[in-house]
Amino acid sequence: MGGMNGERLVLHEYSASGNCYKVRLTASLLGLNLERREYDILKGETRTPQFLATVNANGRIPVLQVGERFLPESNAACFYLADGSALIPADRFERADMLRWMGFEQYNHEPNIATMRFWVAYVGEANLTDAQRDQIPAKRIAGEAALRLMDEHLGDRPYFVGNRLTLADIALYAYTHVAGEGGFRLGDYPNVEAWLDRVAATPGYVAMEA
Ligand SMILES: N[C@@H](CCC(=O)N[C@@H](CS)C(=O)NCC(=O)O)C(=O)O
Repeated sequence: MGGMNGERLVLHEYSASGNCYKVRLTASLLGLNLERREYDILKGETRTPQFLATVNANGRIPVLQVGERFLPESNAACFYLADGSALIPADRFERADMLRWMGFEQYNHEPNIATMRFWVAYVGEANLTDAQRDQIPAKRIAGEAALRLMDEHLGDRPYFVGNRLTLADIALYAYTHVAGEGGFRLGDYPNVEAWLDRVAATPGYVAMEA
């Protein structure tokens, strides 16, 4: 069981997390098996001294364990699994362009769309701190801007980079397809909706478990 070199692959995760889903989706599209270890982030299980000392000093999941080594950050984990596969373009410019969209996902998309989903659907608006509640309008505007940019980009191409599915699509798919849970209206972005259907129709696709 595990990766191409026979090493043991363990995903340290919280199943409802889109960041963790990216890694599961990548593995599934590649036909790789992952062992899974669940942590309840709502109970602070990624903040224990043992987790910080052994799994991720940054106190977050996902973390991909490869043998005895630990690789935090969803996009790094996806890159490790997909290295050498068709999910990473062979063309040098396209490979860098893929990283561009994965950077966009982490800076412009996830902090707004994923955070809104977490606050609204998991923490509950009534349980937010005043500081968090104050950030909602700005996160909503920034999330809409990210979706608009994606919709424009997908206006004349099937996937984010080149003509095939890459890690850029996987990274962006994870929280976009559940953006409605954070109050975003995906119906306003028809090119994004068509792309979501395209990704979901990929052989080896696995649905999120949340
Ligand atoms: N940039 C990181 C973000 C990881 C992250 O924010 N993980 C969240 C769940 S999606 C987490 O572990 N939260 C628990 C905590 O911060 O205590 C990645 O892409 O993996």
